[in-house]
Amino acid sequence: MPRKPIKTRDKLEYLSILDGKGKVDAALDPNLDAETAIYLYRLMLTARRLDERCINMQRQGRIGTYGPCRGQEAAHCAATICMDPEDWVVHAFREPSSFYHRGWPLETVLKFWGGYEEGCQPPEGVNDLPIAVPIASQLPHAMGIAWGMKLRGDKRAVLCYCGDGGTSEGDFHEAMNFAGVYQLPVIFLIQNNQWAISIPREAQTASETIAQKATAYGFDGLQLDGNDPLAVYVGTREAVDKAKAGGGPTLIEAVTYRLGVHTTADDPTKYRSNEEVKKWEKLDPIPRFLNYLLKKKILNEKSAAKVEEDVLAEVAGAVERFEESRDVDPLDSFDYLFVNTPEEVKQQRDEFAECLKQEGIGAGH
Ligand SMILES: Cc1ncc(C[n+]2csc(CCOP(=O)(O)OP(=O)(O)O)c2C)c(N)n1
Ligand SMILES: [Mg+2]
Repeated sequence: MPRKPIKTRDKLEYLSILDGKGKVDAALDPNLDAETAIYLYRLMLTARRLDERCINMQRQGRIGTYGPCRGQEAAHCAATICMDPEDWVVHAFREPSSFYHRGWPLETVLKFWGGYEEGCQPPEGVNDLPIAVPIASQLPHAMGIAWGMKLRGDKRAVLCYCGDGGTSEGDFHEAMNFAGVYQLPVIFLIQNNQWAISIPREAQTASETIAQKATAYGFDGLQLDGNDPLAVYVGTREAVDKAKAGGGPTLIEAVTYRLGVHTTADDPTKYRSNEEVKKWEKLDPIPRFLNYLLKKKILNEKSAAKVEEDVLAEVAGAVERFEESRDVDPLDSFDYLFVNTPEEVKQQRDEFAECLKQEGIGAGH
């Protein structure tokens, strides 16, 4: 009857490949081919420029509330490119370039934030779930898709995004438990951006890391620098390969930072300091990756400027196409909510119809 430590399968690692200035650890560099590396940079820049445009559009009343991903571009772009088209991706709400990469036109992403239900419709043949704002709701869905794959004997995998705040929800634990018991081919990618609106990471969990929660559910956890696209790429690629080989799930904690507002309805100066934001701005994934690409001569000043120009043109085109395609009436959102619309909602509808009429939007009926 001894009293002794219990050995667990605790295989917990931290991974970082690019330092804060974009200097690479040559031994860990995945040496992406130039085409893939430039594509990844382009995806990250697209998210950044779309974000900036969306904030302005929200301020101008051209879209509704918007949740930016500024600072988190590496975490979602480098993960999504590890998935094959036949795999599935289950999105949260800060991954615009993951949608873009998977085949969603950028204007469809804009439609979501513009309040059009068409923004939730995946293009034909794209194996994605749309933006889902209910936090942690993504995880049981991803686990369920992975379970289906396992039952059918498919050699496919599921990537699922969630935030640090989402890890406090029951959905997180239920999905992790089930995925562990059935060793499902799913990668839970937690974007730990340090905040869940105004709740800091320290108040979210007493665990030292989010990654270590995987241990309790019987699978591997990996914490990595989520502002380092190479670390995200290597970590996700390994997890996907393992999942497809029957090795079960992985929990990846991508340590990153939300540089911007939670949403356009939020004022972060009320709960966090400028010093903290400044510290993380120095770790911005975009200049870091650009420095790496310049040093490796994958890009030069001229070709980098061309990427920037192309991205701006793509985003501008998407905004134009979005605004031209407002062929649905925003009032529809009232019409399909209730079988018998309550009086109060009818009044709100009338008020909204009046606003639209003044702005010259929609059919205004
Ligand atoms: C189930 C649920 N509860 C509350 C909310 C309101 N809400 C929206 S985002 C958010 C914080 C989410 O934090 P985190 O998971 O860290 O994601 P982040 O916003 O930082 O990307 C909350 C509480 C929600 N959308 N869904
Ligand atoms: Mg968060």
